[in-house]
Amino acid sequence: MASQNLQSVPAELSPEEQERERAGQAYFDRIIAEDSRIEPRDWMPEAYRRTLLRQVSQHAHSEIIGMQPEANWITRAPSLKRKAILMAKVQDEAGHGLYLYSAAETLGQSRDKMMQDLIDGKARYSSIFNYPAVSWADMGAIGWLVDGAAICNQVPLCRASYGPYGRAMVRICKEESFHQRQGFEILLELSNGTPAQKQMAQDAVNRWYAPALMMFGPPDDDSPNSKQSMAWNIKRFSNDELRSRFVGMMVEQVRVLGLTLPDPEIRFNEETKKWEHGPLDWNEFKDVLAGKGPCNAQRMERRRQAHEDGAWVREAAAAYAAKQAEKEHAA
Ligand code: FAQ
Repeated sequence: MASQNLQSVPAELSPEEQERERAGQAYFDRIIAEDSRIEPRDWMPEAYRRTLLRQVSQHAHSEIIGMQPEANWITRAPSLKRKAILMAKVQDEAGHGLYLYSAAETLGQSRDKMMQDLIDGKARYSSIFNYPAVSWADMGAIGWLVDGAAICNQVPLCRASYGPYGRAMVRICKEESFHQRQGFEILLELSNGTPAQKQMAQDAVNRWYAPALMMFGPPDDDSPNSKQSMAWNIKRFSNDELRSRFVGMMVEQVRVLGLTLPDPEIRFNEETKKWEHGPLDWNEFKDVLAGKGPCNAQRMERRRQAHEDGAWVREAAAAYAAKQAEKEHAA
């Protein structure tokens, strides 16, 4: 494994610097081989730092953009209790974004720059948040399927080799479990309601099933980052492996809901001992990533507007911090 991490030491460095690079690489290789943790001040290969920054900042952006489809339903939730629960969930997503931006900042990039990259359309966020939430039942399907997929993908990330990311994921996963339960419960109640309510729940599951499966990323053969990320103990399982595990989880749970998954080709392969699903429309996935999904423009427009609307808060916080620093300096 260590040999995959080797980088050549740049010749333009002084002999002392070259020595430091070699020692840093040897330390990094040992930590990875021991399945231990890299911390912010440790030496790390530039490509490892960039890969993490990409994944963690994308993850943070997903949490922030991911607030939108559900926030849109807070005022329309069917009872005070449902409003309170949904509001708490959306606030949790904001918190996840903040832990993740903090973890990404330890890799040497400011939160302002990350946010600017998102606003300028230079950074990605999860494909799933470019789909519309058209009925109350979609709150159930998002909680059950989207948070369910997020948990399946993120529990292994609690063991990611980069300390700040892994530690952030522990708390995030605990909160995601609550989110999934609340989604499941919304669907269960609708499924046990009138025939029209049950149909609403089924329609929502039909809408969110395939996009949720695509959250795990492209098929392994088409996933340029997986191999190296797995060699570095960032990702622990491939995209297809996690997708298959997720299908297996959902097959069990959908029975309890009294609903069905819109995929007649789901089966357990006795030979490989893996769950298999029907074909997914990867052209649709590529379109969504290229900004051509049903809600990409709307999501970005809202984020830009929220950023502009929040300018006075950032200015006030900066002015307050400057005043405090001045006071401390004077004391
Ligand atoms: N959407 O080589 P791979 C949540 C990109 S949080 C958009 O396989 P990698 C909680 C990928 O970036 C959901 N882009 O890449 C919640 C790469 O492009 P790049 C977010 C995607 O990184 C619930 C290219 O395709 N979760 O739901 C997607 O090894 C409810 C090639 O792909 C995370 O971010 C996609 N689905 O694997 C919040 C988890 N998939 O960057 C609110 C952490 C792939 O080279 C409400 N991230 N791409 O230009 C990961 O586990 C990984 O980054 C993957 C992608 C698995 C997403």
